[in-house]
Amino acid sequence: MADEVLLLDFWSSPYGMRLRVALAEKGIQYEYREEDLSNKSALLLQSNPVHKKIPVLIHNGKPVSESLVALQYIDEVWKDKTPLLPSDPYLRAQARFWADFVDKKVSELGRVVRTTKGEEQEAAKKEFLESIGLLEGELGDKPYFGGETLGFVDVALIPFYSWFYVYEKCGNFSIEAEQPKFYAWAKRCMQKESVSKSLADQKAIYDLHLQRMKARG
Ligand code: GSH
Repeated sequence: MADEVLLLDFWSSPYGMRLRVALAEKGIQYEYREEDLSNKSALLLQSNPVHKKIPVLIHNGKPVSESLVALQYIDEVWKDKTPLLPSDPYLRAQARFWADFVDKKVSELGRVVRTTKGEEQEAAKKEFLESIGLLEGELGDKPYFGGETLGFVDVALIPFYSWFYVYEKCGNFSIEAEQPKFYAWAKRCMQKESVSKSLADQKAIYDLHLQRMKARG
């Protein structure tokens, strides 16, 4: 039986982009279904009853929620094609550590940079750049976090590139000027079709951000 793969997603979601990149890297055919997050579908509510969030990957009728969990699921199910996690258990643990760091630091601090002002924003900006610095240290001289090929941490992190412009405009700083090596890594990832075709346009995300901030008042 052919696999039925459905992705419940929303175009600007960095979490959804992770799954889009992974599915593209592995060459998996799937149906993409855009959710209206202000009027969530019955399928989304039923598939992710705990968090009620996208993305949800539905594989042969079985839902998998939380992007990092779904990313590992994709890697395990389609393990013969372009593995994302290394085979060594210690290196796997390290990759999971840094992917978790992306959620706890890059994603969270990016949110604070784009939604606050003044001292709170300055502190978040400083910590955001420090976190990027730590990631640069982990990258070292490798082309990708996965080594010579895109790996788990690359896929977990690169979607935030779509949000860089928002962070930079809101925080009035340049990630490229502050962290050129990290920026070069992002550009390298963007040269891959699996990434460039899966990521949302930076300016479109900035427009969405402005609309959301306006709606908030
Ligand atoms: N930790 C979750 C993951 O990694 O999948 C985060 C998912 C998430 O925050 N999704 C947002 C969402 O569905 C869109 S980017 N928001 C709708 C809501 O909170 O009602």
